[in-house]
Amino acid sequence: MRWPRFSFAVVAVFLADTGAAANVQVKVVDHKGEPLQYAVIALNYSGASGKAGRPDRRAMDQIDKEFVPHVLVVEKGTPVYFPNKDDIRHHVYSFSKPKEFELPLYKGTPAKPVVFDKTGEVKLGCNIHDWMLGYIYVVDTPYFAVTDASGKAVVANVPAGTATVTLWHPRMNEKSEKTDRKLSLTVDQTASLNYQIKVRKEYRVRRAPRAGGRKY
Ligand SMILES: [Cu+2]
Repeated sequence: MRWPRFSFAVVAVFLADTGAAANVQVKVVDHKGEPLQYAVIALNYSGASGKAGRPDRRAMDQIDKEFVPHVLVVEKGTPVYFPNKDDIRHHVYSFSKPKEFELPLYKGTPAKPVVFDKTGEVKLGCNIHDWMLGYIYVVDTPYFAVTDASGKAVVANVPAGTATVTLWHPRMNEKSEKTDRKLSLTVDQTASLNYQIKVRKEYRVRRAPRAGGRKY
């Protein structure tokens, strides 16, 4: 693994030399003021500075008959593997426009990754387990983060300059919410953004309750 280490060192030196990194911290709440987990914040820069090279491969696991993580953000062009860590078979699919695909009944990890080459929301399901629900959100920038249970996220080490900040959440209505913001970042600045958005109630197929298990 000599080569990846070397390229990481080059990036670190570059940032230290220019001091150009800024940070953006966000807090996202719903219409009742409750913290919203799984909101995706992305910074889009015009020009080449906002594009990474070839994105690394990523994984959307299936663990205990759930997609893990619930929301995975990837840069356009990212190959995503779907490792099944359960001892039963899953049948993963999506009918979403940015990527329609199907991984027929399998155990282990299908050899070929799925490449997500269009931006937008890809909703995942499993033919066998109706309650399984996950999302892959495809962005055209390397600068993004997902909010945690406290509704907070930090996009760290972003370039100074003007960025368009976009927000997405699996349960928001993208047509009625106007969340895009322009943000001018100076060197070493930490900007704070607060959002309050309306979200739909979560609709999920109920999972059969298990003794001592999580309830759905
Ligand atoms: Cu399944």
